[in-house]
Amino acid sequence: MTLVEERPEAHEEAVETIWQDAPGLAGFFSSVDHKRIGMRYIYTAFVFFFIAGVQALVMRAQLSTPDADVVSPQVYNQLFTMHGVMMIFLFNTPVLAGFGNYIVPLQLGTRDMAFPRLNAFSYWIFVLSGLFMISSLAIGKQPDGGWFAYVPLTSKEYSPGVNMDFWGLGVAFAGISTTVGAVNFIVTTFKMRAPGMTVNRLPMFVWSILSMAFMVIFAVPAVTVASLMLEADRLFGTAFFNPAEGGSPLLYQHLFWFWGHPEVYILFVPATGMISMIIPVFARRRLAGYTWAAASLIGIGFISFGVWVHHMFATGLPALAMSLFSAASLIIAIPSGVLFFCWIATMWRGRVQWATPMLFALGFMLIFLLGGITGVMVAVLPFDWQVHDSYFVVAHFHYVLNGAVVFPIFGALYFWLPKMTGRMLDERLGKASFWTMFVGFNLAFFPMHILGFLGMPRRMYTYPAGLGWEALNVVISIGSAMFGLGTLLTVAAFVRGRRRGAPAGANPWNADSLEWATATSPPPHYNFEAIPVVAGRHPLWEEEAVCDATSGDDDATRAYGPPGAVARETPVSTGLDALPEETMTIPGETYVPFFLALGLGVFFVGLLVETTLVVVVGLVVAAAGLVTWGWRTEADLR
Ligand code: HEM
Ligand SMILES: [Cu+2]
Repeated sequence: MTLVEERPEAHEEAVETIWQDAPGLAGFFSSVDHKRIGMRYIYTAFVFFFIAGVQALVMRAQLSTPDADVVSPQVYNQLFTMHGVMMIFLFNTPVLAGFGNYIVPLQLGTRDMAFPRLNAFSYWIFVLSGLFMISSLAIGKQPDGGWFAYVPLTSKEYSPGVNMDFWGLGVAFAGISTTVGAVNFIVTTFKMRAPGMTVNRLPMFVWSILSMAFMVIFAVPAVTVASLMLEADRLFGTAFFNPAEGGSPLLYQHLFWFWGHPEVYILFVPATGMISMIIPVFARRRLAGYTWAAASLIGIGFISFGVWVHHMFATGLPALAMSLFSAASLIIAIPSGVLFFCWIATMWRGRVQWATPMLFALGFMLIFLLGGITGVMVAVLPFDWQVHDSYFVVAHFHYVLNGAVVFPIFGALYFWLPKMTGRMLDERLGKASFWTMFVGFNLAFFPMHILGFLGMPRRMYTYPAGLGWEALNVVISIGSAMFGLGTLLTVAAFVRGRRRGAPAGANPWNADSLEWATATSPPPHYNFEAIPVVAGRHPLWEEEAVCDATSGDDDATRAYGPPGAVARETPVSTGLDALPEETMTIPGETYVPFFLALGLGVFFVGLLVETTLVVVVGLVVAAAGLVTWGWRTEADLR
């Protein structure tokens, strides 16, 4: 492989046309471009975020005064259940996948994901499963058994009607998307790296997505099985969870939390990956303790599978077993602490610039510190028994899920949207948004700790006056509204940025990783005309500048240079050292992933309405989709 200074300009137009999606709706349904898919993931997830946010504000309106009558108890049950379900399944999980989709191939220096069609498929499953679940809102029959849907409450006997079926079927449906997405991230990370991007040079965000993807692969099957067994009980009268016929409700809890706890880290780990990209850029300093930080991300992935029983401390399991899980839950604080020290050490000697992404990073650190401490507290058995099912727990998990995941996501919007849209977001509105969110957040969620100690149970639609809870509840509701307003200010910063934001240029933050090495913002369809050659952990900060690879005449390197972009090809590398291995053709537009997802959607709707014909139609469409997808012609094989 040789290096060149100048790149041949001749092919420019040819390249553009070969990568261009069909215009309009046709391109919308058939695109396999990871950047389009990534953006769509982010936009779609934010729609769900705002719906779930409005639901939260309705709950807070109901709870702001004693004996309020804003919603009925039945509706309150639906609100907290769907708010939790949407935030976790339809906002946090997919929005992180969206960032992963957009950013990971760019950071690795490649032209797309390893399986572009699978990528489109996982997006369509996400949207359709989201529509599936949210249609329950449209018909006024949202799930109402809590976001973890414990049996026996959610059995047919105590939850008749379709409400909980939207949950059971929707969760299994959505799980397909997360799982295939994870496979795609893992293969992309190992096989699609630019020359020089050895494993010990992977950007932290890639490490975090890799750790997340492995957790997904091992955790999601458990919740899929739990929800499908629940549905089997509900629809077909099996008795997996019915003790009267030898089933076990505890089994349900084990299956659910075997996914449920790792899920917290499935969300948290990519968020720390974002923070680990943002802090070095604004501290103008390499990340301190890179190896320790990467090892911590992987370590968290492993330990997260050994702690699920801390959600079941009140179920009367044997004391020895519970002590082990308590200990494991304490130990997981160690890798999180290591990450924390890496960030502090990076900022310590750096000259920190307080741009909006960095403000969100700082806010995240403060909030996560408290969320982590209360996490350690509830990992201790006697303490947990005191605060179980109280507002203390609601405070704790919002500090983690809303604070330690949503703040990094907002920081990432300000950091990466300029690359994705070509325009800077409005900094003044951005800072206003941060402060409103930060103050609102703490007003909303800090008092919940105290309410928990005062005995206010979670999932209560109202409370009588005179218990000493009134003042705090007013503060919480005001804080919640303020937080909501803060998020809208970010929407304003985005809209203003798109209209008259400064052009971003290729690398507005003077950042280090390869997504900023693309010629323009947004990057061209093919990402890199020539694949970059990487000489260090922070390619754009190394003394040796990033340079362009040139195509060789063998199968392994022919896509390195501009000819690869013209042929819609990208190189495939060896797993650890990123040496050239072979060349992959990036598939063109196709409707097949959409139809396969649609078929599966019809299948789940059929189960929901318990109509065999619809089930069969769905299966036929899905099978046709699968066969078309797998069909190889002579031309393909050549
Ligand atoms: C505007 C910000 C938010 C507010 C004001 C808010 C408020 C609330 C309220 C009032 C409840 C019901 C508490 C109860 O009755 O027990 C709740 C539950 C919940 N929230 Fe949030 N929340 C917000 C953001 C989030 C985010 C970002 C997430 C996660 C990503 C989240 C996840 C949950 C979960 C999992 C539940 C538990 C649902 C259940 O008990 O089944 N929330 N939230
Ligand atoms: Cu947990």
